[in-house]
Amino acid sequence: MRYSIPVKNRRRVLCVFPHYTPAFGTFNHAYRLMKGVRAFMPPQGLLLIAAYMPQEWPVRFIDENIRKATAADFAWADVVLVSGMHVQAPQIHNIAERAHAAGKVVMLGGPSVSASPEMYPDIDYLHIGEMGDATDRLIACLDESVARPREQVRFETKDRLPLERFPIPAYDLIPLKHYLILTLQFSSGCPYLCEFCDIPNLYGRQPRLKTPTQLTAELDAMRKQKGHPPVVYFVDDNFIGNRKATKEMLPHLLAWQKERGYPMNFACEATLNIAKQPDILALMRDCSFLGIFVGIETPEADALKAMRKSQNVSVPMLESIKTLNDYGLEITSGIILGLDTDTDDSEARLKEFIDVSHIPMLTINLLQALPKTPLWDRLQRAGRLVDDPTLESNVRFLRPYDDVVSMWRRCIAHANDPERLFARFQHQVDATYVNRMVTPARGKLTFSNLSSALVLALRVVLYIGILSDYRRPFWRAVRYALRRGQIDAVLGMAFIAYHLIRFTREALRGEQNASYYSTKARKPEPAHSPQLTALRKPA
Ligand code: B12
Ligand code: SF4
Repeated sequence: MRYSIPVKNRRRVLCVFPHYTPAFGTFNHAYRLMKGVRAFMPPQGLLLIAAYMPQEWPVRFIDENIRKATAADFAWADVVLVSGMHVQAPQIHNIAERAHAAGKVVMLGGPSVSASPEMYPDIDYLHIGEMGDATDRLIACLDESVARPREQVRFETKDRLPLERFPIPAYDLIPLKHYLILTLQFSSGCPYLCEFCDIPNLYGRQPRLKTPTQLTAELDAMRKQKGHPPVVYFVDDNFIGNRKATKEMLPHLLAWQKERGYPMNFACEATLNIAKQPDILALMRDCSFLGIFVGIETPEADALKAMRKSQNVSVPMLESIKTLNDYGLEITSGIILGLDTDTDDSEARLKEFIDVSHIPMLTINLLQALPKTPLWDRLQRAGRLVDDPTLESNVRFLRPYDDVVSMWRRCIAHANDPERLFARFQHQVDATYVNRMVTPARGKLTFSNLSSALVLALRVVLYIGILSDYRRPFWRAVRYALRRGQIDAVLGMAFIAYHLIRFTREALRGEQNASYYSTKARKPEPAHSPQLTALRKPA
């Protein structure tokens, strides 16, 4: 479906998605292990906007994670559309600069500008909020003129387009084979009000939904492209934002999988209280969901209450983790350090939690206050927001800044120490992987999947099994997994570990950011504590 209101003029639309800043969660180091992979996930938001452009308007889509937009691309365009998160702000400004140098008008939408329009004085048109009346006005305005306006113009969505009227994102405009995983959106919004999170403000508290038919049509659209990855990530902030709807949707997904011989595996993000939904978990297992990102944030119950995330403590945490593992779901956990509730014991508690939960991958970040959050308002009132680009966070922590950053370093070093990391993966073999559905091979037996797996296996053996300094714990975990027939798991753990270990070593050398929400420029720092040296060797 394309936008149906008639337009008078023909406009050439260039969509440019900015490069990601490397982070624990972008897996950028591990791309070299995969055949043809150059980027993490297709950007849903801008792909939707591309699909929403009038039928008569040619659209070119460039994800700068795959290739840079060239002078010829900008010369071709009448208008340049950009999207992105706060962490991508420098790249957004850079795209605007190149477009302006080519004399083209620039429009920016997406989560960053929607929360902080004041960050973008250099952009001609700002689109604030989700797709809706503002998008229609933007199109009408472009139809009138593609000259740069004298002053910045802002369009703000008041009426959101219902998700069931969303077009199929323009997957046909991007080479899906270059992505690690595919993306799919079922819902938008989250009913909770965690203090640090801007989702309720940006996307609303009442989750809005697509129909199951839309989802399966999108999956079919992605499957049309040869060489697409066989994994799909639900980008919903909370997969169980509306539990009833999720429960009703999953049987459709299951029917789709069955009809096609299970061509896909799935992953999603959800609140930990999904552990209280055995019906949903059983359906997820049947549909072949393998992974789930959970914002655990901290193992400390008082801290969770203080950040208004009590939903994480409604069932004892370790019990919930075990329940998810019992359904074959490997957990990835977000963790925040630098909370007001942190004490001298927090570091030890977190390390203990990492060890006993056996969660292999944790994205451990420093607290950063995002605009449009209750946290931002509280810290602003208390005069605790800092705007110092040399710091890792915009929060004035209650504990000394250096202590907090050192704690972060010690925690990531602990979590991603190769011995511990592979031991946790090894634990997952019996705790999680053996509990997964054994799906028929038919749907995934494609030349592309087989050759990708072969290339990955060869490169894993070379880069990790032979060349790395952590090959011992690696082979130990591999032998264990293979004895239980978990070949896929071996490749998965190798892939993740390769990125985590390399990224951690960079971070400990001071080359990476501790919050990933901020846009602090990185430069190596010489000061290291001696106990971290072991992790700082290049892979
Ligand atoms: C999937 C996801 C990721 C993925 C990939 C993102 C991608 N390919 O786009 C990965 C894992 C890489 C990721 C990483 C991070 N993410 Co993220 N991510 C998401 C998530 C869950 C879904 C994104 C999505 O597809 N949404 C669905 C689409 C349809 O929504 P949308 O992009 O907003 O688009 C709509 C409108 O904004 C608008 N629109 C969008 N673009 C444009 C452009 C134009 C021209 C127009 C007119 C309109 C328009 O139209 C769309 C339809 O309504 C969002 C949460 C969310 N609800 O969006 C967080 C979110 C975007 N991520 C966030 C953050 C903070 C991060 C990290 C910094 C986390 C971390 N600590 O490491 C990292 C940074 C990555 C990096 N280093 O660069 C924040 C961003 C905050 C902000 N306001 O900028 C969000 C909002 C979640 C949150 N509150 O914590 N993320
Ligand atoms: S549950 Fe997740 S998405 Fe919802 S408000 Fe809390 S942190 Fe944000």
